[in-house]
Amino acid sequence: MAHTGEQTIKNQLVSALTGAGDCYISGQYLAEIAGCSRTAIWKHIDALRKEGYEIEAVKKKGYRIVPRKDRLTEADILIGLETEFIGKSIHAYESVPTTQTIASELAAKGAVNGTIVISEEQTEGKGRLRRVWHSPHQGGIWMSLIVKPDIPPYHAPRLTLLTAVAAVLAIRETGVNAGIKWPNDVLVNGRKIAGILTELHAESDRIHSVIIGIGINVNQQPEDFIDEIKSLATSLAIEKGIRLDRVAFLQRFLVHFEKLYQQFLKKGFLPIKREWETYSVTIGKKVTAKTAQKTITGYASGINEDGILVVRDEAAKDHLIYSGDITIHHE
Ligand code: BT5
Repeated sequence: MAHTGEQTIKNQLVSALTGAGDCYISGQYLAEIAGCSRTAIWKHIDALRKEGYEIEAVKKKGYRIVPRKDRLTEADILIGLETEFIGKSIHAYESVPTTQTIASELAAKGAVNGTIVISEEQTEGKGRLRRVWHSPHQGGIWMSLIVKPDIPPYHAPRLTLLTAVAAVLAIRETGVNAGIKWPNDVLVNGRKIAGILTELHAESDRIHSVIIGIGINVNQQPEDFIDEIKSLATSLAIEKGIRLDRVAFLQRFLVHFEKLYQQFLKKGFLPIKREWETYSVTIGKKVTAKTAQKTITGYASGINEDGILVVRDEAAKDHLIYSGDITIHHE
């Protein structure tokens, strides 16, 4: 474990180098920022290289950080990341059972608000209700985001809807027309491109942390999907016909998430709800909703201010669907 002072210098150096993008920064300037000698800077740079950062040193120019090719490493994600706190603390792995458990443990140990846990592969990726989330190597973004909002625990499901809006905005920026199926699916032409799993750690009236798990299919090809989900799933690469830069896409997602999250804390849920409704492929459709208690068929008339789906049956009676799965009828 690095000494705290060293950790601060490391963070200062990484943020100065990543902030400079393609430009070189002189050793003298870095020494001034970090408040140490140029020799000490050299040592710190060497330590950063050992951690996996690729840093060029050129005489008379200084240091420059080199982004690597479509790898979801801490350094790659930080370079050019335009957020204040979302994704600024990163735990990146090659392969883990599930990022959700690691994030829960980190949150319990006091991980900072906005910390992300990300892995190239998950061997036991989780969906809701003990379902499996297929998370093959290098194809997608499998990530858990730790947030610690000062809101009552029963408002936490709103964060699922907020995250779906952030995913849709990032996906639409790539030119792919994504929509949201209540509560947590992001679809393109009826096929699932992303899923969200929100887990809450709370006491009766206080949230410790919310672990938002998000899986986004980015570069998988049809043959990468197991038979079970072949006809149900899609990826950005399939929709666009080209591979995407996962790092750049992730950074845009994090920027959208942060903006929506800040808006949510300042202005409440209404603006998010409106945006969610704009992208919803559920509202106004005939649906069958299956919950643990009942199955209801009717018109999805909207979501209420808590993000709960309202389904109106044939007798014009409104049913609130708190959780469960819905099927959309295509007439
Ligand atoms: C979800 O569950 O959609 C939540 C998915 C959350 C995944 C993230 S990845 C990072 C973090 N770590 C984890 O372990 N999980 C989170 P649900 O609504 O229950 O949907 C699950 C269903 O989606 C499965 O039963 C399959 O039908 C389908 N599915 C599984 N993998 C998929 C994939 N890669 N793409 C599209 N559909 C998939």
